[in-house]
Amino acid sequence: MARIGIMGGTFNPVHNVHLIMAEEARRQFQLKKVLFMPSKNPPHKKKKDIASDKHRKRMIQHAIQDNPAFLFSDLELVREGTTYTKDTIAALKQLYPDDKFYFILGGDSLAAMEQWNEPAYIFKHCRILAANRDETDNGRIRELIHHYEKKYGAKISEIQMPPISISSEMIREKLADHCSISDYVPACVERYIRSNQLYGFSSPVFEHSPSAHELIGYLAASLKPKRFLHTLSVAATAANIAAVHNADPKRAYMAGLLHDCAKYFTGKEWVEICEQEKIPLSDVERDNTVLIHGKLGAHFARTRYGMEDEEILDAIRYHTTGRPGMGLFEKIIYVADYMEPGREMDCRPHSLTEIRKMCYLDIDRALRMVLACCVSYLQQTKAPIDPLTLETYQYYREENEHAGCKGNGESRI
Ligand code: DGI
Ligand code: FE
Ligand code: FE
Repeated sequence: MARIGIMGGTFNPVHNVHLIMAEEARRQFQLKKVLFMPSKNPPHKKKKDIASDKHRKRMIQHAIQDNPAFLFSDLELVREGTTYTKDTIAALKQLYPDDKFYFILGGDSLAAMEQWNEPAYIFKHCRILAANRDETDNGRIRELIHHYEKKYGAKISEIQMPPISISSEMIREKLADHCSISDYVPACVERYIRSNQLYGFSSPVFEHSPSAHELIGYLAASLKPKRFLHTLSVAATAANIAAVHNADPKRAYMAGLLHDCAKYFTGKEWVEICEQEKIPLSDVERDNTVLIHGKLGAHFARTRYGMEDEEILDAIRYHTTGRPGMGLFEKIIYVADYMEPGREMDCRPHSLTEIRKMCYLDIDRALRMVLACCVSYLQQTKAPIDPLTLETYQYYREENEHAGCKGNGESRI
C-alpha cells in the first residue's frame, strides 16, 4: 500500500509555495508520489483572469519536471461536467485500489471544505494535510481541525513549513504591474508566462533582437520537448548550410530557432490568435490550420521576441509553403526544416539522404527536391494543396527548365 498525495487547485499559476508544500508533505508523511491535479476552468463560465487549461497544465509540467516524486494528473481537466473533489477521490480509489490518499491543501482551503460537495465522503476516504500559509492562521487552523475531527471523524495533520505568503493572485498582480516574479515561481514558469503573454503581461520578451543564447531558454520553456529538439536541429542544420553558401550562419541559426515558435499552439488556437491580433487568414488557411504557423511565427518573432531582421522574418513566414523568388535564408530554412537529422520519413521521389547531400552542393536543386517531395506527399494524402505551395513548386520547376534550355547541363529535378 502506497501513500499518494493529491495537490488540487487552480494553479493560476503554479508557484514555489505549491512546490514547497508538496515536497514537505511528501517528506513529512512519507508519500510515494504527489499528484498535481489542476481543476478545470469550465468553458461556460470562463473567468477572464484564469489561464486556459492547456497553459496551466504546461506550467505545472514545467514546474515539477525535476522532482521524480511529482506527477501531473489531468483527472479533473478531462472530466465532463462540473468537477467535485468527491468524484475525483472516487475515481482515484478505482485507479489505485490499494493505496491511501492524502489530500494536501492550504489553511484557507481547509476553511472552505465544508462548502464542498459531500465533505463527509472526502474525510472518510482521505487524510487531510493542511499547511499554514500565514502565521496568523495558526489558531484558526487548529480550531477547524478540531471542528472537523468532532463532526466528521476527519483525520487532519498539519504540514510543518515556514509561513510564506505567496499566492497566485499576488503573482498575477505583480505581472500586471510589470514586476519580476522570479523569486516566486521557477524560472521555467516565468519564461513560459512571458513568452505566452499570460495574465495581461503583454510586453515583449525581448525589445530588440535577442541573442541565440537568450532565446533558447524561452523556446525551451514554451515548446514541447520534441518540437524544441527539432527547432535546435533545424537551427544547427541551417547554420551549416548557410556557412557553405557564404550566408551568415548566425542569422540562419536564429531563423531556425524561431521558425516553429508558433507551433506551441494548434488548430483552433492559431485561428483565434490571428483573429485577436488582426492577422488576415485565407479560406485555405482556415481549412488547413497548420498552414498558419509560419505567418503567426513571424508575427511572434517580431512582436514577442524582438526579431527585426526582415530576411529572417520572411524565412519564418514562408517556411511551410515556400514562395516564388525565395531569398537564400528562406531556401535554407525551407530545406533544413525538411531534412534536419531528426526527421525520419519515407519521401518520394527523392530520399532524405539525397537531399541531405544536395543541400550543401546546390541549394536550389535541394529546394526543388523538397518541393517535389512535399507536393507528392500532399497528393498522396489527398490534402488540399495551398495555392502558394503549388505556385512555388511550379515556379522553381519552370525556372529550372529555363535554365536547362540555356544548356547549363543540370539534370531536371
Ligand atoms: O512545422 P514542421 O512540422 O516542422 O514542418 P512544416 O512547417 O513544413 O509543416 C509541415 C506540415 O504542413 C505537414 O503536416 C504538411 C503541411 N503542409 C505543407 N504544405 C501544405 C501543407 N498542408 C496542406 N494542406 N497544404 C499545403 O500546401
Ligand atoms: Fe513548421
Ligand atoms: Fe519545423
